[in-house]
Amino acid sequence: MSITTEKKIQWCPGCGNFGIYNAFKSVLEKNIDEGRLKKENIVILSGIGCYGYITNYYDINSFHATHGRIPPLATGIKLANPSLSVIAFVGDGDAYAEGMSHTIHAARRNTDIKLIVHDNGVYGLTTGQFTPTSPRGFKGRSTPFGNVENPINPITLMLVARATFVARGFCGDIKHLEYILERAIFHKGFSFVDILQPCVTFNDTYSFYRSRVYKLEDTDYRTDQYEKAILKSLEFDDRIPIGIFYEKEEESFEEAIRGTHNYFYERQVPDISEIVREMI
Ligand SMILES: Cc1ncc(C[n+]2csc(CCOP(=O)(O)OP(=O)(O)O)c2C)c(N)n1
Ligand code: SF4
Ligand SMILES: [Mg+2]
Repeated sequence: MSITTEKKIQWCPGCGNFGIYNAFKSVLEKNIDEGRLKKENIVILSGIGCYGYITNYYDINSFHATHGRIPPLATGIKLANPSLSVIAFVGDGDAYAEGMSHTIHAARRNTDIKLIVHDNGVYGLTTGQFTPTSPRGFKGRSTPFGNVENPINPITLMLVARATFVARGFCGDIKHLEYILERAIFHKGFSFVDILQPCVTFNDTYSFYRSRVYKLEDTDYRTDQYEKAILKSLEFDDRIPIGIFYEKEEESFEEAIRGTHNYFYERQVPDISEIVREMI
């Protein structure tokens, strides 16, 4: 079954978003065809940015919402209907600048949503300003003399925030990205995938990443060792690991809420005013 729309794709030719688009399309089509996912039970979201167009290109229930505010919206959808697979696309500007606190709180709550970050190290849509993952020295529209700020390390950050699935992909390796996205989608709890995504117009990092990335799966690395995952996440220089850094199954936010607030869930069509009156 094809899950794509007829809409003309508007990204620049060669944009790294194409790799993410193709990998996600393959994963969804395969799992829908093989009966592991139901199309009607999937909701995808995106915020404002070049990457945000992605929801237009899939024929899936979708929200194109506010820049920086995707995790709360995704959380609300999952809380209201826990049977849905809620998959959120976000940009690096979106997730790590304006929306940074939402990203951290969704991770620490173990909200059962999937956060897929198109990390191109730049504000693409607004034409090339630096983001929290732009390297020092990056020259762009707002940093003509070079960025003087230290970049964040999203993998370390998410591990410390207690995300229960933490991975890094590279859009130049679509097969490997498919493997990561599939594992992320079927993980119960908060899945975080940072995808190295060159922006050929404002931050072309293809050759930089191609010469450095290597797969954790090709080494004897294990994904169940928290402290070692933190140490591994610090490696980002001549060699850049891609793959799953850490995965662990724990009670999700929605399960915890259901456990403590079952009172609300038992009512099929809750009359909120009646419930509030009873509580006070
Ligand atoms: C609430 C809000 N804040 C800021 C903006 C302006 N804005 C639009 S796109 C964008 C940057 C997008 O960068 P990123 O999230 O990295 O996505 P990319 O364009 O690189 O894919 C910003 C700051 C906005 N539209 N809404
Ligand atoms: S500006 Fe960059 S991120 Fe945006 S579509 Fe073009 S190449 Fe892609
Ligand atoms: Mg960006």
